[in-house]
Formats: sequence, C-alpha cells, structure tokens
Amino acid sequence: MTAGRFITLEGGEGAGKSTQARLLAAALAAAGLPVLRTREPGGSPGAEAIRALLLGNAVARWDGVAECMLHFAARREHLAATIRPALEAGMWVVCDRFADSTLAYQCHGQGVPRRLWDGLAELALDGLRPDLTLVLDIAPERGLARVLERAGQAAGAGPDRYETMGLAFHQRIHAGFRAIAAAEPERCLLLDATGTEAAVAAAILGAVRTRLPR
Ligand code: T5A
Repeated sequence: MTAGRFITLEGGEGAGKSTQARLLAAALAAAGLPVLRTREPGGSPGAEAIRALLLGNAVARWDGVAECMLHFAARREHLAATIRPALEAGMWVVCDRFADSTLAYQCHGQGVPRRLWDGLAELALDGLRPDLTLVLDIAPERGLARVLERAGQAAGAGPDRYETMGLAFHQRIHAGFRAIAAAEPERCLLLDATGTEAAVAAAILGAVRTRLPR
C-alpha cells in the first residue's frame, strides 16, 4: 500500500529515542534517502494541540480510557496529515513513539484493558504497522535520572506529566515494552540503550540495514 518505510522508536523516559531518531534520520539522509522525522504525541497541528492537553495537565487530569482515546485521536490526525502522505511519497518516516507507547503507558502503566487498545488501533490505523520498531531498553531509574539531569540543566524545562508519575508506573512500562518486543520479534528489536549515543546509533543503523535492505 505504501512506497516508503516506517520506522518507530520506542522505550521509556530518557531511553534516548529523540536523540536516536535525530541521528538515524541524519544517517538515512546522508545515504541519499528522503526522510521525514516526526514524533508522538504530535507531529501535525491537530495532534500537537492534543499533546498539550496530555502533557501539560495535572497527573490525575484524565481518566485512563479517555487518555488512551486522546492518544489515538492524536495518532489518527498525525497519520492523515503527516505519516501517510510521506509514506505514499516514498519517504522513510522515522517516528519518535507510536502505538506501542499507548500499549505500554496506558495499558501496562495505567491499567486500560488491552481490548480497548485493540479496538482503537483497528479504528485509527487502517492496518498500518511500522516496518521496524526499535525498542530502546534502559532501567527506568537510569532513564529518569537522564531526564531529571536534563531538566536541571535547561531553565524552565521541568518534568512533564508522565515523568512525575512515580517509579512503579515506569517499571510497569519498562516490562510492557519488553513484552511487546518479545511478542513481535519480526517487527521489533530490543536494543540496549545504556551505551554511548554513538554506540546505540551504530546498533540502530546496523539493524536498519539488516532488516530493511534497500
Ligand atoms: N505517551 C506517549 C503516552 O503515555 N502514550 C502514548 O501513546 C504516547 C505516544 C511524551 C510523553 O507521552 C507519553 C510518553 C511520554 O511520557 P515526550 O516529551 O515526547 O513526552 O517524552 P519522551 O518521548 O519520553 O522523550 P524524552 O526526551 O523524555 O526521552 P527520550 O527521547 O527517550 O530521550 P532523549 O533522547 O531526549 O534523551 C534524554 C536525555 O538523555 C541524554 C540526552 O542528551 C538527554 O539529555 N541521552 C544520553 N545520555 C547518555 N547516554 C546516552 N546514550 C544518551 N542518549 C540520550
């Protein structure tokens, strides 16, 4: 159905997804490929508006099911406005988080039933699945420490709503991402995210070359 390739990066807080999405997009572009880098929640005007609702409010702002639906509403907008047009134009889309994040955060983390995720995914995605999902694996204590260190360095950049949800929540998410990777090994690759940025980037590029040969 699509001419391009769809690569997603997943993992807990501070795993290095944004850093690696940037490095991967740059490496693919340097190899002469047309690349679009995007993120969730967000990646289109409508989805960015929903992102502000999700990240900027108090921890208890949303009922878990409503929150799950908001993530899928944002995703539907993102797909329609950004991802599908890029794939149809033959681009390599590198996306920082996608539907696996909703499964990990809202289902494993917040206790939303899996059947709700299944139903919303069927409605919102029209069968689109990533060609490759790189799951960056790091102990939540270590990932959160990276995020807190960054917040301490950047004036006005305090932790967002999810980052303040407590260690037990982030441990459930960590286990959730591992379960997702184990359940779909043909699509997902679990990668050690504790190495240097360069080491993780090299592992990712190797995986992309092996799994998505041009
Ligand atoms: N969410 C999202 C849901 O609950 N459900 C959903 O369906 C979706 C899509 C998004 C939040 O929304 C939640 C999950 C999130 O909590 P966000 O601001 O986009 O919020 O947050 P994250 O995606 O988690 O992004 P972060 O920036 O917090 O983490 P990243 O992208 O994993 O990490 P990155 O690359 O920004 O790096 C963090 C810090 O670590 C350093 C970086 O320099 C940076 O300071 N770093 C490293 N340090 C040492 N070694 C390395 N290898 C490093 N790599 C990066």
